[in-house]
Amino acid sequence: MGAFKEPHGDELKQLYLTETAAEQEKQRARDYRSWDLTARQLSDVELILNGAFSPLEGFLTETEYKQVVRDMRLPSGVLWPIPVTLDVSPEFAGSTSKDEFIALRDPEGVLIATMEVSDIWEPDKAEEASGVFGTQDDHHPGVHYLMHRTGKMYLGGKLRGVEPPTSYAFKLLRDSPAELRGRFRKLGWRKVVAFQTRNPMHRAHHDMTLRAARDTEANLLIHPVIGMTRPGDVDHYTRVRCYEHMLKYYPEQTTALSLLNLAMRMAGPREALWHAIIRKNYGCTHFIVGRDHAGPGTDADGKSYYEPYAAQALLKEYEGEIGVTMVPFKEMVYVEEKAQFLPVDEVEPGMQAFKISGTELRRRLREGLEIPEWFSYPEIVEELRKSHPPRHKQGFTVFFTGLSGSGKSTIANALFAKLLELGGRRVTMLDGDLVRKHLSSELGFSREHRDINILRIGWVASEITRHGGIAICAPIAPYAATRRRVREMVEEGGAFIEIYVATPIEVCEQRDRKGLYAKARAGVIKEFTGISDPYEVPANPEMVIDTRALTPDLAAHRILVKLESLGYIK
Ligand code: PPS
Repeated sequence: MGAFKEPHGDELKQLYLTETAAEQEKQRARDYRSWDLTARQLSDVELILNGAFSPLEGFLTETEYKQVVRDMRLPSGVLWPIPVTLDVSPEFAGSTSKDEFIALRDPEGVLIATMEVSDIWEPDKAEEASGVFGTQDDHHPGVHYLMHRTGKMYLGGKLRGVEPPTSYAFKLLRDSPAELRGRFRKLGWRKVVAFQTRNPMHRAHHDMTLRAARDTEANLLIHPVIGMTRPGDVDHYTRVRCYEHMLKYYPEQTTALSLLNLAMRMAGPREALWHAIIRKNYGCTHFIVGRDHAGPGTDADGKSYYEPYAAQALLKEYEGEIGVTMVPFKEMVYVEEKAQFLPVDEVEPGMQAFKISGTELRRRLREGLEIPEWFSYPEIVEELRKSHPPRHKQGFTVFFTGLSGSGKSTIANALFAKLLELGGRRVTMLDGDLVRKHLSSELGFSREHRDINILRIGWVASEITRHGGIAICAPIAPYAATRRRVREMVEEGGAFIEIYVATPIEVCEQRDRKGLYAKARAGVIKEFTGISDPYEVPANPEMVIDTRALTPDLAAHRILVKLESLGYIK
């Protein structure tokens, strides 16, 4: 085993220009067209520029991409299992030409790098999904991202680094491969075993990583991912505070913590291989692979996308070639009789083994239930409790949808008053008319304008929800796809309860409290929902209310009961 491992492809790329060259590049870039990097692209650019993705020198070209998707190799023959591509809109691609330089900027407009565009192509996303993820199932978060969030066109080309992406938090814990290699050299760490994680660490992880270090006689690098992970994961700020607590439980001078701004793809086996290659670039010699490494959970039928040890099998096949030794682990469970953790296959028959899954832990946090001493350390549990208050202290959004005059606003107002009567919570009302007055006064009723209006409501509601408040929304929101986007935004920070106020059009028209239906029939108001514009009935709302059978007061009461039964109010 070499003292300091050579990087993947033999040369550690460092693509930042020198200060003077960067200044000149900045001047030139004023005339370049700019592409604003998405969060994922920003992570990718950072890791290309600092050499974590060595031997890549930019975003993959079309030939490289095809070979990576098909054979996990670059044309040079070097193993590379995950496509790292710059996806853009057809408009941007259409106005870009080959050999042109473009400016890659962060969301604030800061120039991070320039790229010499060598390839522009439309990828076959279905083929990419099958090759990389082994499935085209839309439920898979990586496939979903590829199909719905990734631009239609890809650009390939080499990068020149102008300025590292800015980061404000945990600066001292972020290292480039060169910095980490330097640290290992200084400390005389010749063998380093890396532990990759996107979750908080508990006693089982502590035990496993200690065993790994002991068995390989190596030092330990805790190397958590702080870029995009699976939607719903614990936010990285909370996690890093947990890792810092965890560090105190390792023998002194044996273990280091460093953060990796990697955007995960959740590609299971292929991703495990990629993780090992990246760690090699950071100077690690060994890499821990546990159960279902980088797996995205289960599909709609509750079936795992990858065999639990498929990642270990793939890494076993290639560890010789990449020169990183895998340290495989079976799932660790707690054996009470022995008061210790054991790999599940070492538990003797008749002994009782305990474990708490991530989902179960979240449930216990949500419901304020006990988390046993054997499972975690007190500081870590406390940290998690702070960021996961029980359900009745979490924010949520009640989103009414239905035709004009269906009774949405009246029920929403009744619910608003009842929640305030209960007290103890902050409630914001985002009624359709109110929003159109204060937030969307310039908008009309075309599909485009209605979408902008609803997404504005969704954004405000998601912020309120994220900060623990209650948002009540009552727009018409006629389009299912837009409602789904609002749901996704809100659910990042709390619950979304969709209530379809199912008053039939005839009843709304008969009531015609604002006289709008008459005007719509007369053609005075155009694009009127239900008359001359569509309304897509919600397929799976949390509740349906028929105002012919219920008074607004009773309807609001029923919603309150529902919220209580779900645990959102006490
Ligand atoms: S949307 O589609 O969700 O953006 O609509 P919303 O913001 O809820 O606004 C609906 C209110 O605007 C009045 N109004 C119309 N509604 C539907 N179609 C057309 N063309 C239209 N023009 C004006 C109407 O009063 C709606 O209020 P509610 O409270 O729903 O009756």
